[in-house]
Amino acid sequence: IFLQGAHVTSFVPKLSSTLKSDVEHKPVNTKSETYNLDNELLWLSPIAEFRPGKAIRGGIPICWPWFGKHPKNSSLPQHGFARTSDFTVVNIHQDDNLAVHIQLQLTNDPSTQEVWPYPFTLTVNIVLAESLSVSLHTVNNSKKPMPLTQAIHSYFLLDNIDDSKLQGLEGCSFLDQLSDTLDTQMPPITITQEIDRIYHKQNASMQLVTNTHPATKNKILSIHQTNDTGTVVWNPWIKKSKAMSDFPDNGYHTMICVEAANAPEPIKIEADQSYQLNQTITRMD
Ligand code: TA6
Repeated sequence: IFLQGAHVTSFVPKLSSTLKSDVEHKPVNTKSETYNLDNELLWLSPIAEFRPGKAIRGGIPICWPWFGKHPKNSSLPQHGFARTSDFTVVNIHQDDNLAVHIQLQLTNDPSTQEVWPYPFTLTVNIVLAESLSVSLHTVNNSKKPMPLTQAIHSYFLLDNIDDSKLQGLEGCSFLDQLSDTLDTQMPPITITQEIDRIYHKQNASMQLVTNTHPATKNKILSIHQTNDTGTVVWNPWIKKSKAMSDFPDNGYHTMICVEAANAPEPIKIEADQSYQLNQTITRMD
């Protein structure tokens, strides 16, 4: 689990070792190689850059307090500042059921006030048990309503994009961000080209099925969201994969982003009120 900018590096290797102890990790570090770890559920670019100010390509980036371009100033970083900020680790513990709980927090400072004039507390709660749950809890500590767009920008690892489909959004209208047009999803989503859509669904429940060949065992992920007003589905496909320096040229083959979002329309958090966006991932096979 790589959460953008969170000071949990000391913890992640421990968690990773727990997660990966039964999986041989094949190191890859060139733009052309791919990797496929059967027990991994999240995709992380083998050439992701881990440096201040750079969003990590993969895992679960936190897009907050705006999704996409800043509503008033497009020169500001895409997807807000949370994913490149240093969070404070408020609490890490394992409960009696061996579930791991991680609580990370970000509060306003002079740099955020410049681009986001609202005193706030953003708490990211992660629970790792039979499922992986991630929630973004925003408290508006200002005396005025806060317009917020956000996303839990999860990158999922696929055996092969050609043998994968996302079920649960059939019949849903969506905004195609590539053409800025509205359309409606009919069959389950399969990916044969670049896709960048925001589906208009609240409390979406989906199944990400990979390896749909009858001959081989399917990997099935349940993705359940609450307080979402949109689900973003993104795959950069060939041209965009090549255009990103931190993304393998053939990376599109083994990843898809399915994001719990409040976008493109902002939600409004009243003064001194809070809002929580949630995504839970469960392996079903
Ligand atoms: O996931 C949807 C999206 O907004 C795409 O348009 C694409 O830009 C993606 O996020 C990744 O954005 P990033 O700023 O991380 O390169």
